[in-house]
Amino acid sequence: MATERPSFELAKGINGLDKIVLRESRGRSAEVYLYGGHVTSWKNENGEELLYLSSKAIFKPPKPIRGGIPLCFPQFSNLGTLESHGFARNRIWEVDANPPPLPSNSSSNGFVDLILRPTEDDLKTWPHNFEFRLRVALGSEGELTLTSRIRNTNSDGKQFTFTFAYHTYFSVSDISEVRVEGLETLDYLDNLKNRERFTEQGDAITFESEIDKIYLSTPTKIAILDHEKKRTFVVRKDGLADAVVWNPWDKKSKSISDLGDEDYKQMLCVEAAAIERPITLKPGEEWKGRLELSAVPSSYSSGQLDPKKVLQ
Ligand code: TA6
Repeated sequence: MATERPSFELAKGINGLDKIVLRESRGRSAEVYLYGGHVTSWKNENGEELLYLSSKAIFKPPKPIRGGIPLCFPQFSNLGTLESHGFARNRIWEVDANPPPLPSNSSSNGFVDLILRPTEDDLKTWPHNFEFRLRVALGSEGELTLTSRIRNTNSDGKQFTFTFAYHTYFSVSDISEVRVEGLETLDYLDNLKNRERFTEQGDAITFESEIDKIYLSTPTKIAILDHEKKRTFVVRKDGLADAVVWNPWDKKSKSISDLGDEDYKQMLCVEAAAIERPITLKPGEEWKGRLELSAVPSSYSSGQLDPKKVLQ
């Protein structure tokens, strides 16, 4: 395997926070803040933003950035004793100058490796040493790939357990014109009903009210079809069995201070995640979870991503 060299620019972002910019010759780009290891932008060759980022996002620690791709680790939501969605999304990450090699199956135009290790304070609330390596890559077809490698570096022989999500906020033209394929007929836990378990109906998912569901044992491929934009986002994932679908709708939006009241119409979270079966690592063990996002002209017809027809 040829040695890959990272190619990125280091720049100053909002409030002077450091950010990494990945660019390719046809104008596609991506941006990652070291604050949170947080992807805040992914643009296509026409310079169109593909991720939703709130105009009210507060780029100031410790408030996580609203929009883009927050990383939920080591805890999803309130499923544990830590702050909601864990602490990785509001820590300052570093560029990892010397990451272990990562085999890639697509040629990338630019990529960067980041690393997060626990602070002394983190060890007080979550007493585990870890190395969380994140590679963000912009592929030759404009696809955005995030690969997380989390290693248990405890020297006391203790294993640890975590839940995880790439809490991706997609930019959509109008939520009522969007449908999601690949999750129909699956079981889900409904966060709006004390995480009770239900089974999804057979049609593609459409949106007309608040939704907050954790779909279980999902296929490796999910499609988000934006009828108005004639654009389909394809989410491919590895090592991440679950998929969360979230839209706060009008009432909940008003209670979220860093989200515009009407912004729920232009966003949809579809989050590749490991929640139902938390990941346990013994010292020296490493887990890998990969997310690949692409945006293609809509050509999927309904049912093409029926989970029964998609290879796991
Ligand atoms: O992933 C869905 C969810 O857990 C919702 O329950 C929701 O409130 C949301 O994430 C946003 O969480 P945050 O902590 O970023 O406000």
